[in-house]
Amino acid sequence: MIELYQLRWSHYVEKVRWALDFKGLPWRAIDIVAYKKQEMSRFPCAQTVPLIYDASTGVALSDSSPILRYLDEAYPEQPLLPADPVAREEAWQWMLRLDSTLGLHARRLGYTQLIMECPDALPRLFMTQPFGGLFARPVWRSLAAPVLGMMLTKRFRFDRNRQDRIYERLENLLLPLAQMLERNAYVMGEKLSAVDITLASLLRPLRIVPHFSHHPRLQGLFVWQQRLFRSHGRDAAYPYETMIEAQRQRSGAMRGRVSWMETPSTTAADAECSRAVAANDQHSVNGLSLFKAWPGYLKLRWFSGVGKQVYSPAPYLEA
Ligand SMILES: N[C@@H](CCC(=O)N[C@@H](CS)C(=O)NCC(=O)O)C(=O)O
Repeated sequence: MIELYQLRWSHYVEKVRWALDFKGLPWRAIDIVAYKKQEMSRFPCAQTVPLIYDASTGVALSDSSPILRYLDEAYPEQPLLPADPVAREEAWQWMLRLDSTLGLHARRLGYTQLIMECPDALPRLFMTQPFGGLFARPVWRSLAAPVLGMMLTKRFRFDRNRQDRIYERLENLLLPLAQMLERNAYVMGEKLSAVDITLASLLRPLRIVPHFSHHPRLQGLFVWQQRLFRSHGRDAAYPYETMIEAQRQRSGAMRGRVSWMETPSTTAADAECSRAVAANDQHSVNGLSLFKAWPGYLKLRWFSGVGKQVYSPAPYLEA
């Protein structure tokens, strides 16, 4: 039995759940409390989720792509990576690149969208366990939401989305991928690989970011993702998707107009460098830095430069 330490809604965790299911391995999930992580502190590896502990080999490992590679090496049935060494390295580089770009940027913009439109969703994700779930209940969660919003803004620098050109860089990454997947069923080769699992999983937060979910030239990419989710029994919608959807239906509006974007974008594409490990973008937060985060949080919530537009469901959902 493999133990998977998780935050349920994490797109990096979904990569590993999908790989475990694809390989038909027995596993069980252990939900962690994000700001303590006591459940996994006994393991001598980076304290991020996903983290697995394989009782049959004694291996404890974090970081989704190394976990997928470990699973493929330890359990070669239903391979996730190509056997040919050159193709294998190419797949590995794809995975690290997607982890270091799409995974980080989509997380940033997904949380940003929740803060702008539906901050009450944050306590419902992060605070279901402490104090018997008190802060996930109505009224209490309206008190907890700004504190969590500030914490996350500080940790992931959402207030710098514009300066860091996150929307532009993601668009540059996704447009060619969308074009490629109009011609091919998979990113590499003729069957599902760890690269497809990585791309489809890490794309999920962008389903709540209208600039991407409603982008006319990205519909094919979301249709591709939807097809994979259906044929591999992945969740149709995560709780944060359902929560923001309900909020949009109530208000009839969504925040989708990125005022500073140029069409076509003139931002240069990120350089494609060869990597040994995936990058991450977490910054530490302490009491003082949290206190200093409130102007950034308020700006993000009310004056982010991402304007309101009339709510409509994403076109790919009707495809
Ligand atoms: N490159 C890592 C990224 C893992 C990561 O950043 N996980 C987040 C959840 S999405 C985490 O552990 N967050 C806890 C924290 O920020 O302390 C991977 O592929 O697993």
